[in-house]
Amino acid sequence: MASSPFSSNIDTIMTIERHILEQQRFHPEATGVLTNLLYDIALAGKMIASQMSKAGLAQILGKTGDVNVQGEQVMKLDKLADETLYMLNDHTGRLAVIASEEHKDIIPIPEQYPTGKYVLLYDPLDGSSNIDFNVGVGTIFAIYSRVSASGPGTIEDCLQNGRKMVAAGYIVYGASTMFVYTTGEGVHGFTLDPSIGEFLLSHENIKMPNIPTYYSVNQGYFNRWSPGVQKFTQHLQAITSETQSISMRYVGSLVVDFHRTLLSGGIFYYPWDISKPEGKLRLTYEANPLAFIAEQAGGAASTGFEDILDLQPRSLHQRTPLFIGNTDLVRQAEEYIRKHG
Ligand code: P6P
Repeated sequence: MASSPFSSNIDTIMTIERHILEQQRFHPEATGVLTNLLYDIALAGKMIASQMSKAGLAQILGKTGDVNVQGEQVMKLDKLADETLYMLNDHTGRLAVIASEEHKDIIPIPEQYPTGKYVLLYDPLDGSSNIDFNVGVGTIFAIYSRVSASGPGTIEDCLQNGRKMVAAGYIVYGASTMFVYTTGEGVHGFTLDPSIGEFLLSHENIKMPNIPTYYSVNQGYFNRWSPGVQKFTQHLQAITSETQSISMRYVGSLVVDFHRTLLSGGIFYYPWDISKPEGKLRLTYEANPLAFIAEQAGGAASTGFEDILDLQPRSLHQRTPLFIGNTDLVRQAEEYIRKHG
């Protein structure tokens, strides 16, 4: 390869745009639309991160006074993140339809704009009940190719089996802002450099470490769990030996708890319980995208009975139990549930 006539190391700086373009080479049929869609989402992440950093000063902490389709208080930043993602995507001609955790029904593309070949589902700001305590939160997204022929997208476009996903990712707003995504060619992480306003490659081809470091679950619900989940948790607590010990970490913000599991190894789980027979987390825009990432990083994601990505979604805001992390731990959880219910 010809040596560069320039002395700087600019060509080694991998921005998210350059990385997505290089990923595109794996897909000869690619037309660049997915690349631009991922870039639009990254831009939304930068804008949300910017608002997040001054939330306490800009009177955008706290609640809007609205209650969303989930029956949860809408935080001002929830609404802002939702609007930011929508405004950056409604006019581009890349999408057939949008679905958001904050909206009961699918969000059609305004008729004055063209529709495109992709479908975007997102949770604009997951964990937002933690925002006022300065705890990390995140945006989660899933992208599919439309299955409807043309014109306005449909609910069927949004209720596709998880293995049809063409891309998935999340943006975690924590000590730093990171954009983590997969298009099926591994998992790659980018850290926002606020001084230049760019996401730069910081974690290439992330693989979940085989030795687990943490397990992550809200143990406050222990008495509501099934015997199998209780016994699995006690098994994890008993993993102390010369060679291995596993600590418990639980933030209560799905993206943060998953991000730590992805980088450190271990398992996060939000099981069903007597008060939440379907679990709490949403399938289409939380469990499915994180399951795609987990599998691409060498891990697994299960309901406790079957792989998340094998589920056929029935409704937009459908809940699911979730066990996600190291494959052997996920399979152990399934075994305890199989044996003890
Ligand atoms: P709990 C946040 O409200 C959230 O939806 C996820 O981000 C998080 O994993 C879960 O709920 C925490 O729920 O019942 O432990 O407070």
